[in-house]
Amino acid sequence: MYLDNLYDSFKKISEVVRHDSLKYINANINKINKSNDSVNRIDMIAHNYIVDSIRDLDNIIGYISEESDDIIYFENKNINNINSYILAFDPIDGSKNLLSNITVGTIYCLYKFNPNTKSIENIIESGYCLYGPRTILVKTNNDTVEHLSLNEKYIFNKDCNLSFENNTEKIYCVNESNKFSNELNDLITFYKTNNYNQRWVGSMVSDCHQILCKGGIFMYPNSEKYPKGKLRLLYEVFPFSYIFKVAGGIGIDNNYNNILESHINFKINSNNVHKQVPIILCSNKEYHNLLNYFDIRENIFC
Ligand code: FDP
Repeated sequence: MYLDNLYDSFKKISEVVRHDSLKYINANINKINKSNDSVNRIDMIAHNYIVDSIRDLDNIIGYISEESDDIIYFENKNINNINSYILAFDPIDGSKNLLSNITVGTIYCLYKFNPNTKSIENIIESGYCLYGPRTILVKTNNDTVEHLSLNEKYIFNKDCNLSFENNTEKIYCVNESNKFSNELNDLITFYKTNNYNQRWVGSMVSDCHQILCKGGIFMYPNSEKYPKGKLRLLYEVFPFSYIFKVAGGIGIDNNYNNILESHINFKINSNNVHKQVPIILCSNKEYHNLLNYFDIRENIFC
């Protein structure tokens, strides 16, 4: 499936983020979305660009956006079980950072979808566009993760593939101002005492991009403030877990299990479109470090 129209919509969003008046794009439009965030004009501008870009793609029968209450189906589409897809996306991830001119991005995930059972059958492609010092598109392409940057001719030019193979930096990325369980506090102490460096931007796209480029571990676990986790399953957690998997890493849930294993046949309904879950994303090497750490911890406490 060609998503060139979608990538073109990222160019338009990048243009607006860079050049439109800050007052205009950051204006609150008196709307609260299903995640209880107030919606700014830029969120809706980005949402509309993306929806328009996929509307005419035959097999994409609908979409899920952070800014729509429910799954939306396009009218007049030929819905058949064999060839139906939906796109889930967060138009502007980390939008609270925009006022301070800190990098934000768009996250997307293309799902093979069964319209009869309303369930996800597979992930076809996922990626994100970063609107930072450069506009960067990172996307899966079968078994590679491609890193492209927008050049002066307004073309996404491929720079390299991203893989955890050579990424050795020890970074842990978590918002430590949240209150976690003792188990998680101990894990964070483990990173501190083993010379990991803490980095926290506060936009998932930027934080995860950093881990993909350098190595380490990203966590948004459940906490006192977010007992069920904060990040949204369908347009933040699954897409990043898929990107990490293709790059040689993993996304894990609360019980340290592979979170992608729950995506097959995940049934979408009005109550779980914006489901929030705890998530840890890291390289396979960091995952083994984490499991070793828990083995040792268990032996000490048993
Ligand atoms: P934001 O609230 O700015 O929309 O999508 C949610 C998200 O950003 C993520 O991008 C980011 O990782 C996280 O929330 C930041 O949460 P904190 O408020 O805990 O920093």
